[in-house]
Amino acid sequence: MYIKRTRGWEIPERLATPESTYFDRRQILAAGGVGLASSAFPFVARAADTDPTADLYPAPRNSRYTINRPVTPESINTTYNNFYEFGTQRNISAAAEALPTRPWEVKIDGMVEEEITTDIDTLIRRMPLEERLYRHRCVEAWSITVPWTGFPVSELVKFARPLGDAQYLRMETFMMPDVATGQKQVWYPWPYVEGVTMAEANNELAFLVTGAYGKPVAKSMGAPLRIHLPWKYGFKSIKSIVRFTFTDERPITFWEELGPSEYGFWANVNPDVAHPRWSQATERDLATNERIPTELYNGYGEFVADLYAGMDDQRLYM
Ligand SMILES: Nc1nc2c(c(=O)[nH]1)N[C@H]1C(S)=C(S)[C@@H](COP(=O)(O)O)O[C@H]1N2
Ligand SMILES: [Mo]
Repeated sequence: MYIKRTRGWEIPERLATPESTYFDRRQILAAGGVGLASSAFPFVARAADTDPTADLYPAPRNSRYTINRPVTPESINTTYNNFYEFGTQRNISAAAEALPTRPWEVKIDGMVEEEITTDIDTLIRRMPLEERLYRHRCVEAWSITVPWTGFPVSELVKFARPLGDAQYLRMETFMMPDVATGQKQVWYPWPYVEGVTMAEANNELAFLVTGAYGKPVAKSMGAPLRIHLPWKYGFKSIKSIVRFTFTDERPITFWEELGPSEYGFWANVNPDVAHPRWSQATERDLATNERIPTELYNGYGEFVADLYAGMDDQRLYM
């Protein structure tokens, strides 16, 4: 008997929002996509098709990483976002469309054998893309589940050839205040900066994201390159990265600089350590709208707990 197998994250048609993922004809013309195929089928051409790496998707699924809850519908994950460059509310997806993600250069510097500047498409094509289902827990106590595509951070580290004394990987988001008007708010310490230790960067879970839902990642979710560290609060997972710096100094991160008593460097998920203003014991799953218990390291302890052995003097959970 023939059985149509759907991928785990494929969602019922009624949950999809074509409006948000389809180009209108005018945009196709503006993008120069006036070939035979696009003019014959103007209303089925998707934004992702204009991405120079679109042919790499979907990438093979790595089934080592499983989830214990439903995948969040794409329409939710592309429209409910934290991306302060475009506004402080979670409705920035339309504003984020203004971000020009090509051409896009990525710089690798600091304690490396040689500085590298590469265009994003060359970088993506060098890397072994795979799909992983990951849970994501925001410090604001909501959570999502995403079918990411990307490559292990350890592959970027290999490519970068850091010197032996590098201890941290610092990451930086673009700076374009004319496009991302949130960056005109001078009381924020732009650009957005994040960082991990070299051991964290080389942990198998640390993932550089180039895609989601089987195509290039949406601008609202951090195109063309963001990180995902599923055992940490979401603010560690920096979006739209333009620079990686290897350093022996612990970076001061965006949220740490803004509110060091509320947001720290480590930010590992822990239901038993409350945020100063709210409990972290439970979270709202955006896929089901249900409140569910939060797990230590967001459920990824078997992969990451060893990283923090003997470090109890550090504020590991905020
Ligand atoms: N550059 C940048 N990266 C960022 C943020 C941001 O405001 N700017 N917000 C963070 C927070 S708080 C969360 S929860 C996640 C949200 O990712 P998502 O919109 O893909 O769900 O992105 C993180 N990365
Ligand atoms: Mo967050």
